[in-house]
Amino acid sequence: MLLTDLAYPAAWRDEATAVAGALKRYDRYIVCGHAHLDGDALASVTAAGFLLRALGREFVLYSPYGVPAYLEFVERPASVYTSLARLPFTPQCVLALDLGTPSRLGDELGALLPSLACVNVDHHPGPGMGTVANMIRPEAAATAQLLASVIHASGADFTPAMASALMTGLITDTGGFRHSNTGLRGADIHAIRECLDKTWTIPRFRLWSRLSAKVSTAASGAVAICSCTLDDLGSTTTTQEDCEGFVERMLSLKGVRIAALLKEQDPGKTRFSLRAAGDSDVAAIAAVFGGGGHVKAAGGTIALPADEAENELLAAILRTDPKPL
Ligand SMILES: [Mn+2]
Repeated sequence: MLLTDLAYPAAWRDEATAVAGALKRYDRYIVCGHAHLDGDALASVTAAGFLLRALGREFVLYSPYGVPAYLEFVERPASVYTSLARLPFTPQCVLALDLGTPSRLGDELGALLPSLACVNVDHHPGPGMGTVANMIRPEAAATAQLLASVIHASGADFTPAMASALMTGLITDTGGFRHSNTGLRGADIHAIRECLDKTWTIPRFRLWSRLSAKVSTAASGAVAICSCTLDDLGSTTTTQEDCEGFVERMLSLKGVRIAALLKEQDPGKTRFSLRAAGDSDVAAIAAVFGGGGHVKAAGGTIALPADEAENELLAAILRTDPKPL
């Protein structure tokens, strides 16, 4: 897909126009993605901020956990608030991007949401939670792609800063365009790839080495599973951010249909990420533990130490009867 000018599906036009209209209707916005920002969520929040600024609106960018270090390079129109305690204004409307359920907003904004108008743009399947406008398009590769159509529909100039942010979202949500060919006017693809790829540290290498040695397989090689414990991080002086991408690496193993990476948060709480190849559906597995996501990429939390959580998760995966590719 080529994203230039108006080259987006005609079916999106009415919704993109409605969203653009809603962004002119209020004066003060909170712009947010899902609580733990990924490349697409940050890209969408960033581009939306640039758009609101172009439209002369006041806004804050909000994320309770801030911007992950590996995404720091993305140029932003304003700093990101990690708390709503001291906003510079009384907000009127939430612009919720790359998420479709209030539970993914985090507690603080989740509590505030019912008192505010909401505009929702997302590519996860679901009914949408916008009260003023919804643009929910699961066929989009990334929410960033939907934001591009909103910017066009608004009539605002499509600036290089917007284009670079949106391109970052497209790259991260498409696994570096392994699934589609995409271009976006004004974005420096080479510079963005350098920022995303040329980031390895020796501690991160050591962690991946350690995790690689711990990967085990099940179901005749159809399942790969691994736990990253607090000790793994401590021994290599790394953080959970250094695990980013490891579960995709596990999925690149020959024959593997489902890859699972568990990340111990504290001794009684373990987060997990699932990736699927072929026709496997990991959203259904995540749902067993109250998690969610896409058919091919999902996650959640299990209130157990890593080793016990791994057993529970593996049992749930094996119940889906995966066969090697
Ligand atoms: Mn996304």
